[in-house]
Amino acid sequence: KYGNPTPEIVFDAKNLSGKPIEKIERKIMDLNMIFKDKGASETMDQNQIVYEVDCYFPVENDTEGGLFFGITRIKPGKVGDEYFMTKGHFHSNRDRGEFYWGLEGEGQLLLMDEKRRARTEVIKKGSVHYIPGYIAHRVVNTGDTELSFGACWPSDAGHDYASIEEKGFSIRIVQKNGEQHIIKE
Ligand code: PAN
Ligand code: ZN
Repeated sequence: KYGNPTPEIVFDAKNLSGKPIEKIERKIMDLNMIFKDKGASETMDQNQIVYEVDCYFPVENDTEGGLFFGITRIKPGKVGDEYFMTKGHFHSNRDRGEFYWGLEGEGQLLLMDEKRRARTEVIKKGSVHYIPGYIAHRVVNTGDTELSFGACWPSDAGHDYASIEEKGFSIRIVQKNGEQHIIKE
């Protein structure tokens, strides 16, 4: 009646640990399509890890009313002049929202609606970000240390990566003369 007890799962900026944790790794070879400078990404070590996600899925994928929990760690680095970042996605069920919160490091959360209007929020230790439904989201590590953040999203949100792979975001974050700049596509 009261569901299953939460197994012992603990998190910090470096880890999510406990028994039923799933780990996802994204390497340069998985992300060639998202960076602007294709020439630069092709010359890099294709096995280099860009980010890792540790996830806790207490219910089956697509369960209505359930929640998922994850910790994402993005390495510091760039492809050409563009900072390492997540693939980014809309939720397949467009109206599903999400929370992100910063744990360590510093970066930018890119938010874009279906009309491609985009804005950014600074993500850093202690910051809380409510991502409404219908908004694509991507995190960019603009610092020179690992950027770690937590996420909690509905188990029936789903991930639509294809829209972003095809059209990208309407803004990118690049480094020029040692400083971060937002460029419009
Ligand atoms: C997050 C993301 C995670 C990795 O848990 O899935 O940060 O980013 P990509 O999924 O864009 O590669 C989330 O937004 N879940 O919905
Ligand atoms: Zn999401």
